[in-house]
Parts: sequence; C-alpha cells; structure tokens
Amino acid sequence: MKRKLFTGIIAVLLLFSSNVKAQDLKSAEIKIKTSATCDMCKKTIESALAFEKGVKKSTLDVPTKIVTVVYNPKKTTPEKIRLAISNAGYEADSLKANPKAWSNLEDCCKKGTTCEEKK
Ligand SMILES: [Cu+2]
Repeated sequence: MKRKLFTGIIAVLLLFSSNVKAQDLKSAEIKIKTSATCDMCKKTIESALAFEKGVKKSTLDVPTKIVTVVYNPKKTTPEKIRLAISNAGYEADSLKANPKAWSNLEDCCKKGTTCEEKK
C-alpha cells in the first residue's frame, strides 16, 4: 500500500516538473563546441552572438572552447546560432567555419595555431 502511494507521488511530481518545463519556453540553453583559442576569439564569438536575434546571453569558456548560449527558442534555433558562429569564422560543433570569415581572423585565432603557442 505504502509503495503504491509513493509511486503515485513520484508520478505526480514528474508530471508537475515536465509541465513547468513546457511553460518555460522563452529561455533555453545550449552548449556549442567551437574552435576558439584565446580571449580574442571569445570576444569575437560573444559579440557576434550578441547581435544574433533571439540570443540573450553567451559565455565562452576558452579552456574548453565551449560556448554556453541562452536563447529564446521562439526567435531562434540552435542551427541558426551555430551558423552565426560559423559566420564569425569559427567551427560550431560539426559545422565548419565560414572560410571567408575565417581568413579575416587574426593569425593566432585561426584553427591549428593557438595564441598561447605564439607567446
Ligand atoms: Cu584567438
């Protein structure tokens, strides 16, 4: 008897938490692996994303090269965010960097070399 009640409570809790998630559609978070190598890359990517529609906040962690993006899923999609990073000259997950944008980057920011190595 007790066990059934317990399972029932868990089920209700699960239902409740999934409802909360469904309502919270104005904000979503995604982590994207980029080819950033230094603080300059961080600035380039974060400012490119700042101009991207629907993006609320982006924070790039240089050591892991992962950018955490908070966005409004009604206004943009992870695909568009990755494209914006590519158009800034960097890889975004499996998406390759836009070659034109990449060639405009500072030498030390181009993939294959790292700014740390040059110092
Ligand atoms: Cu760089």
